[in-house]
Amino acid sequence: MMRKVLLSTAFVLCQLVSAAAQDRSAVMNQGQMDRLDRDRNGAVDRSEYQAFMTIAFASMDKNKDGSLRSDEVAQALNAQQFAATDTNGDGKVSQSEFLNRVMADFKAADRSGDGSLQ
Ligand SMILES: [Ca+2]
Ligand SMILES: [Ca+2]
Ligand SMILES: [Ca+2]
Repeated sequence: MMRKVLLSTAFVLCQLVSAAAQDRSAVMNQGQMDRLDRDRNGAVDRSEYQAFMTIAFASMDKNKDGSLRSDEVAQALNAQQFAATDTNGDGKVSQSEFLNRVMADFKAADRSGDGSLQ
């Protein structure tokens, strides 16, 4: 009886571990995970992700006008992704449009719904 309980607990743990591993693989690899995880708790929470993406936005904004044109993000987004991110359709991706998009990606990747990616 005890043995059966232990086995099923181990099975559930394995499932949890593999679900957590899938969490972040949708949006980042292990190297990115290590850079984003500022407090080194093994998980990237919303504020860590947003802080990183705010810096990423600034570094992509080559001409420093506060928005991204398609040529500034050509390596990160294809034309279709750019259009989907530019929600007001003015041909530029503002910081809030960018953060809306990446935080939506974060939410989609956070399958466990606990606000962090392990
Ligand atoms: Ca963390
Ligand atoms: Ca710009
Ligand atoms: Ca726009």
